[in-house]
Amino acid sequence: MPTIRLTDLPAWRALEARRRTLPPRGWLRGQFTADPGRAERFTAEAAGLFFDFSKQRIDDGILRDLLDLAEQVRLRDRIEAMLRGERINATEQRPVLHVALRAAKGDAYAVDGVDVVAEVHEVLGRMARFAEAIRAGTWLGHGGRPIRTVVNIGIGGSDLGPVMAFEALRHYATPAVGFRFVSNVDGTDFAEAVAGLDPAETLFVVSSKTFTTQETMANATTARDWLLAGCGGDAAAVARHFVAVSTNAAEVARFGIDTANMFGFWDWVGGRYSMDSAIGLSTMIAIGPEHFAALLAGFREMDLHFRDAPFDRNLPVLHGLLVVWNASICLAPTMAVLPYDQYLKRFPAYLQQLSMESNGKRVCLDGTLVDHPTGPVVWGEPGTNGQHSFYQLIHQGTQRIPCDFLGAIHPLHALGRHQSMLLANMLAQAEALAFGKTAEEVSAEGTAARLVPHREFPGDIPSSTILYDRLTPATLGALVAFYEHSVFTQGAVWGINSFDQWGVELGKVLAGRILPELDSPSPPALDHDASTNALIRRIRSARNLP
Ligand code: G6Q
Repeated sequence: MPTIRLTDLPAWRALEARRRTLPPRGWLRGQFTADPGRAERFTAEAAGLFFDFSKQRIDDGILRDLLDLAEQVRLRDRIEAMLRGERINATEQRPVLHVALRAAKGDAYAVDGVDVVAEVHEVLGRMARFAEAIRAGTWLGHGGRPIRTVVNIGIGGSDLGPVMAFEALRHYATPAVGFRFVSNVDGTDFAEAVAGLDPAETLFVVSSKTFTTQETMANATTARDWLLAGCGGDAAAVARHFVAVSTNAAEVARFGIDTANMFGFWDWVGGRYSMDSAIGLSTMIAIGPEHFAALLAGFREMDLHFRDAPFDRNLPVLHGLLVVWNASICLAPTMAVLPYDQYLKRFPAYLQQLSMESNGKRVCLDGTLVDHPTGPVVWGEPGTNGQHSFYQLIHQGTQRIPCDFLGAIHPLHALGRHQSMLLANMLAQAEALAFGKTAEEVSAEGTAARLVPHREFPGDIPSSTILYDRLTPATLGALVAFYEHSVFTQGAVWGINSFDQWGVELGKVLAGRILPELDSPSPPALDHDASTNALIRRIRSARNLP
């Protein structure tokens, strides 16, 4: 039986018809005037997050069609398949069970009949003992001194999560230990990260699921050389200054790290879904096991909400459906994530990977090409800074850019009126985007006629506002799980595999061919395109190579 195309589903067709009837201007103003209950009705709350989506370009009919769409693509079945540990990552034949990383003891998640929750808690226990030893200064370096700086070496999913979490939760971090992160193969990254550090007091956490990633292995090798140079060349120092986080014990041992100092995870954890696995070791050392447990509890609370809440009150489902509406039906190619919380400054970069690596796909699960846009470009910076730079384009440019505003009601640093000023800006931006300013309003302010078009704001730019009480480890866990499950919802609607990343794999092999061509002492036989050949020759010649 031929598969029914998403674009042929009744709900999809209904949504397209509704989009065609939306006027280009003034619609949200009209909706808010005609429907006083809208602001209350288009909200939902769970796990400490209050989600206001009333400024999205939707009405009851559009929302009903979006919820029908979720039914028609059998979203509930997809969620249950994931939670049952089915191999829903079909192209890699893997289960997708990051929810098990935050399961409570006694929760039931299994892969091939093996209780993975017990394994998760065993690793968490080892991480906690290790983290406490570093924090308490009882884990000693080779020269007998405590560790004062932890350097995480990893890239992609093995870096963006740890960096984001450290920045987000640095308010809770121990001052006894410093944290640095190395990801790029550009030697500058390593050189700057270790600048001023004493090898005798430095611990490297080599974080790599595969332990074969070129950049990470290059940085880890350079780190080992740097350590040994600083410790009189005694190879025994590696055991006190290197630990590994990986699924690949054989490669960890081959690198020279004792597997007793390895913290494992599993192939059912995707890199971009791994910040709450052992990949979070640096996070746990920074904030301590108790705060890490609170982070996991926040994740779990959102997981249970996603699993149990009806779709019309389910935050990740609603958010995911709105992304589908904006990206695929209203054809908005990008979306901005704008945290009004300086501690979340790396959150947009984290979400960029989570979303774009997951849903940057053009092929359906059945191998056919999609016939609608899928994952939007995700980008953003913290407010209020962004207001003084790129918001101009959101307000008055030619593209409609849906925005997520994120903000804490209470600050972690209560300084004068700063928090009120911050929140006032956030609310004012969302208001201005939604309602704009008409030519009549601009004229009524006495603006010269020739300036009116320049000072008019079209409005009808959709946004959601996500409010939370204050940024705690639990809030962060809930926020990340909220976006993880939104991304899942989007992928389920689009019928794509959100859990593979062949585009990333391509990058991992391509450079391998050119590397020796750049360095070989004799002229290489180049058979790339003419441009690549010429660039390689130019670099070689500038390096005085034949
Ligand atoms: C994430 C991706 C990718 C991955 C990195 C690092 O989902 O697969 O970003 O995390 O390429 O891979 P390793 O952890 O194997 O070094």
